[in-house]
Amino acid sequence: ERVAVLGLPMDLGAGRRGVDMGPSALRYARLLEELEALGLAVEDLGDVRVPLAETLRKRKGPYLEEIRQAALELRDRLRGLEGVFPIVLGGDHSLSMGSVSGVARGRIGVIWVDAHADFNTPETSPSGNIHGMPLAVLCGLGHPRLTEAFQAVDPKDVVLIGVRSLDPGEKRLLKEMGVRVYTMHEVDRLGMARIAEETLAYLEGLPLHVSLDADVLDPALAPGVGTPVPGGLTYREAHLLMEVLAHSGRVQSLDLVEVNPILDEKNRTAEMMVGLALSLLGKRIL
Ligand code: DIR
Ligand code: MN
Ligand code: MN
Ligand code: MN
Repeated sequence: ERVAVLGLPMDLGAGRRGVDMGPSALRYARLLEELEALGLAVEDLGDVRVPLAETLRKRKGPYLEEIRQAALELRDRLRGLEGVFPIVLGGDHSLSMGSVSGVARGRIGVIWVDAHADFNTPETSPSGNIHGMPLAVLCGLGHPRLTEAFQAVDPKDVVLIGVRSLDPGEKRLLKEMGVRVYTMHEVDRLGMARIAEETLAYLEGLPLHVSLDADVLDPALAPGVGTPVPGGLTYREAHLLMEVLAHSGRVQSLDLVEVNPILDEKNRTAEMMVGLALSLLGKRIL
């Protein structure tokens, strides 16, 4: 199997600086070398160009047009790929507007693994940060400049896993749109094995995209994130999810996002994310 790695060093959608260094941190954590050691043919396509916040005249976000442009470039780069498994390195989660719309060739199932739902609109968002909105945009909700470019999935084809921080308007929208949500409550009650199997059954027959936000992990394991929330996935819960999804053979693309090396301890968060990518791409214990 062939894998293509593409970075998007953007922090314009986040409330704190530093996730623009995520692609470097993930490469430094030996993503490419470890994928090759699995026997995969890996090509690094470099980074999509994103303006630095310092070069933009306005000093405060939400930088909607700049984020739109970067996500459009990502979308179009991915549309040009054929017969490879793309791994997109972030960067803040707003890039997933571009990754999901870029990999969707018709109907697609999206597995969004995140402490948050990223299902805000400009009306419901308390922060105004665009990285809290990409899943809503993909489902057709939000700013028209974004939805017209990136709407790509049916909300019924989305599964959220690991959620534990929702804004009030976001909760309402998730229910209205019929998004399937496995919060940490369900992770505790049902266990990750059952959640992974249910997710595969629910999205039966669809090619799958996994969007992995580093903040889904417990902050004790992955402190290098801008919006840590206590009570996250354990090491084994996260790996088990990736292993079961890998076993299905249906995952066709992956985002690794929200890694913030300046908030990290050494490079632990990127190393965790690289390990999870390896499990998703077929690394087995035995
Ligand atoms: C919050 C935080 N719900 C917001 N979202 C984050 O700003 O909309 N998403 N951090 O990753
Ligand atoms: Mn997110
Ligand atoms: Mn998050
Ligand atoms: Mn976040």
